[in-house]
Amino acid sequence: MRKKIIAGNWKMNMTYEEGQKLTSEIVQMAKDENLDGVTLVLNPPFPHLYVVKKLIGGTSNIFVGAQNCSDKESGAYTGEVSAPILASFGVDYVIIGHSERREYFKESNELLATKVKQALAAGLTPIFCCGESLDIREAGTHEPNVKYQLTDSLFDLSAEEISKVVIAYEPIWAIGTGKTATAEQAQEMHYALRKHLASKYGKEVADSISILYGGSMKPSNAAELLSKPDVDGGLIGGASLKSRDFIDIAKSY
Ligand code: 3PY
Repeated sequence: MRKKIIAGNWKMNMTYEEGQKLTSEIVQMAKDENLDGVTLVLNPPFPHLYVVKKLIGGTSNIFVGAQNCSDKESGAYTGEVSAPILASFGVDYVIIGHSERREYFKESNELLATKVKQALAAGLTPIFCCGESLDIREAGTHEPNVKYQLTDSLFDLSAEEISKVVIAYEPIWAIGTGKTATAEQAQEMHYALRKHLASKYGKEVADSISILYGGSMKPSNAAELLSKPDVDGGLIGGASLKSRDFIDIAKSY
């Protein structure tokens, strides 16, 4: 059975008070509304991590994740945050290779491969993002393009290591645009990625890896996307900033 994961990517939003309020509401709603079968991950900006972790307390199905980590383990890298530092603060997950980081911070597949290794070595679960631009989608080369992102950043991992990675397929044309991939488009890509993983690591390993969909997932489209056999959850942008919406997405399973 693959883990069902609904992860909220807060991006660069939420002040201290707003973050506390949002987290407390999510924790309360998750308790009251019986979300036991779903793993929730809150990915706030760095300064929130420790407090969010404290607010989650012992709630067994809610975890905290960062939005990025350094490719270095430690040292003189001003402004960077390493995977071991995150782990020491009780962080569980880390998003790696979000398209905004690939685009605005020029993060390459090679760099992301190193970040994934750093995360795994520190005991964090990487949520590795992949996805194609609109040009690539329109040219019809989206499948080989996204498979290549996996090959280039993940296929040096052992079977044991890749089994600990969560993958998030986020078509770039559906991020922050209000456009969503149809459930069929999402399923088609998730199926292709799972087959690609199986070609390298075998079916058993591929079948154990959760592949999330990201890109304008919201309460109105979540149920259809999440009903697809290879869609194991969502990485949620804007809708993760509203407790009601975030929980409603998780309840769409
Ligand atoms: C979005 O849905 O906009 C995202 O980028 C989620 O990571």
